[in-house]
Amino acid sequence: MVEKSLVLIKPEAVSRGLIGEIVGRFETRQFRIVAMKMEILSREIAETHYGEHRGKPFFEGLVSYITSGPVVAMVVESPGVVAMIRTMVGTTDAALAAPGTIRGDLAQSIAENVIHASDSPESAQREIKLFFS
Ligand code: 3AN
Repeated sequence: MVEKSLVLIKPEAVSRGLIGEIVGRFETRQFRIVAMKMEILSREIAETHYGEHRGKPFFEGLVSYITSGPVVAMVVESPGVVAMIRTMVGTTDAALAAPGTIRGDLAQSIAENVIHASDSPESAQREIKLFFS
């Protein structure tokens, strides 16, 4: 089976006009974008998506932030795509992300770090079901 990743362009990136910049990087890398939609996430979807962080001090802020405006959700497909996208995205704390990565070029903080990408093929399967049921 060809590997898939679930990518979210987060609300501040959408409002900053960065959709084209981010999608363009995946197209230039020759990944196939096989599904894409823009929507405001329900609290329920957001809490499920970030379920592993429930109970952490930043959880409420994270859910409020990710539901604060439209996100772009997409499914990106290519052999080995999960690891390649994680490398392109950069470290969670954008302040520490390497230049050349999406976060290292476009973001400054851990709370507003412009993009989510699945951290394993198994997470991708679960997340794709959640967003594209
Ligand atoms: P990543 O998105 O790099 O996989 P995760 O899964 O550890 O990172 O965290 C999910 C999201 O939670 C991050 N993208 C970030 O928006 C938020 N987050 C993680 N750690 C913190 C933190 N210490 N303070 C605020 N937000 C955080």
